[in-house]
Amino acid sequence: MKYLSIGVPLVASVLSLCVMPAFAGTVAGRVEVGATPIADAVVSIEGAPGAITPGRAIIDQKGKVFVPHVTVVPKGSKIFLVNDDDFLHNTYSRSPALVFNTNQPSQGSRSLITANKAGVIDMRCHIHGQMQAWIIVVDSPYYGATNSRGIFSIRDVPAGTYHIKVWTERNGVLTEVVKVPKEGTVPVIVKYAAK
Ligand SMILES: [Cu+2]
Repeated sequence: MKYLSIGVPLVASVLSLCVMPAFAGTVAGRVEVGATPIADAVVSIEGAPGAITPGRAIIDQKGKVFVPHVTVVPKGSKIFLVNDDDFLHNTYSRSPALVFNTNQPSQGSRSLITANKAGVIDMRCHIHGQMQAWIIVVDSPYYGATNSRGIFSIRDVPAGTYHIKVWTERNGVLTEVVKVPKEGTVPVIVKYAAK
């Protein structure tokens, strides 16, 4: 166990288990707090060689909720913010990774933002205080997010020793070391201590 202090104090460990024959250079595993799997945790492999290909994402404003709640994109990606409600919304962020403020007056209104800087964007709506979403911008071509069972899989990572970085909404960020084999899968369990 290690004590990490990144944002909030955490007790966390990454346990490398065994190597199973599977896809070459795959980092796969689970993110948990205590024994509970964490959905929508963002996992990235930092420092591995490879070109980042910017992508596109859409975040809807629907029923006074941002959908999806968590979005992960590589640096340089474009994100469309779309109003699906028939009334005024706003989107803004004061996060250092991207500052913006735009109104979405009516159904079908859309705004385009470009996430050029890695980091965490805390997006909100000035009209509806309860509306909130996260955009995680990663500086890596190798990233993923956990499903409802807390499971992630990142394929085609070049062999080497890197940092694996995990972000979760309620438990903060942790970084650990992962050794990616020349072939096969390295299973990883990222474990946050229960608070
Ligand atoms: Cu709103």
